Amino acid sequence: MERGIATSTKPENSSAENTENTEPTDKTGQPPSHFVVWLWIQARRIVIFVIGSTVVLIGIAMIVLPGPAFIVIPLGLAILATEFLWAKKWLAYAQDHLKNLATQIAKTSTLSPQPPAAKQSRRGTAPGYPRRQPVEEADADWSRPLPGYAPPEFTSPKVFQNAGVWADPADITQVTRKLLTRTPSGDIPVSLDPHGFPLNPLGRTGLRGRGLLGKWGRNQAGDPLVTRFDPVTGRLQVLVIERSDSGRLALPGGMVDEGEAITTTVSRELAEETGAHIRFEETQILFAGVVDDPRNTDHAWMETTVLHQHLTADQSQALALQAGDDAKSVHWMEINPTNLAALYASHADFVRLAVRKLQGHPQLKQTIPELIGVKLVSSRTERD
Ligand code: RP5
Repeated sequence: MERGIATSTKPENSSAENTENTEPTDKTGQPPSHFVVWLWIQARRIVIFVIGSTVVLIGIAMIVLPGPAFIVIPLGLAILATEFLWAKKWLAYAQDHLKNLATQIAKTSTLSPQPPAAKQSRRGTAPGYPRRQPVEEADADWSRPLPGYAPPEFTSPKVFQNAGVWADPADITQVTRKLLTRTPSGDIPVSLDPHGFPLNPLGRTGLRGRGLLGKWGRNQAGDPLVTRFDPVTGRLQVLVIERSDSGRLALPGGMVDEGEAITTTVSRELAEETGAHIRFEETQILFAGVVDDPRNTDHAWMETTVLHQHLTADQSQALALQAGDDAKSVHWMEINPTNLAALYASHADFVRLAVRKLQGHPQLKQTIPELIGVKLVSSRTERD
């Protein structure tokens, strides 16, 4: 009989699955009146609703603020699901989708491994390059029709002369390899235009042809990113060269030779351009993908793999720095926003990734804002 009373007092709309076993009793052990049971159930529902919704709201805030949104939101929904059927459905949905959402947000953060913009690809120039057709950022996406788009074509005579050496044949139909681009989830085929030319993943550049780049599609480079704390000031520095083509400061990287392992390219380029000998076999990849290089065109672009090593004071002082190859000079450049802004191509993005990796290093005395505001202090080794 008591069970019958309790069951009959359950509100019609309640979806609770466990309220039947949690009915209250009064001090004498007798079941309470219908009204008390009803009141108790309602109070419980209100408390669960308030706690669960608060946790969900905190989780939603964590989508943009630091925090594990994909754990906290389901936790809030799980609390709500103890009392509400609709929350159970949302919990199932959230478990499927929130992890993907968190991954997407991580990919588009300011320190994303993908360069955020293609300023140098659309505005940059290099020896022999004609003026690019101006392209607004909003018009860069290939999927957006741009009826007036008829950019000039330029391929350096050097590229034609080296067809079959380090350059592709002029005729794209003779290129038999797969035209790929690197993304955080691996190499994927690039889109082709109606004539079979690969389309730059960074979008329109205002220039057709290959410019100074030998390959149709991606031109693969490797970059050593070497950091240290200045032995005198303790400030964080990165090893850079002054490029002989543009005079811009850059990481001492270069092109991957046919069949060469990336670790070999990175060691070799570092040695050729700076005189420093460092092995990278055990080094994790800091970045791999498209570079916003001023030589990029609609159909030929730079991609790189960046390997980062942080040296101790002794290791860095043992390096016999000597600029060579296409480096005019080699520098330990202090990392700060002014210096970063002057770096070639996407190299500032790569240095920011390295700084993030070094956060928490016991010798890192500077805060991130300090790394963004100090003037250049560099030791310099000129070539000849
Ligand atoms: C950049 O161009 C790469 O990040 C790499 O540093 C460099 C390779 O080109 P070269 O220095 O060989 O001209 O896009």
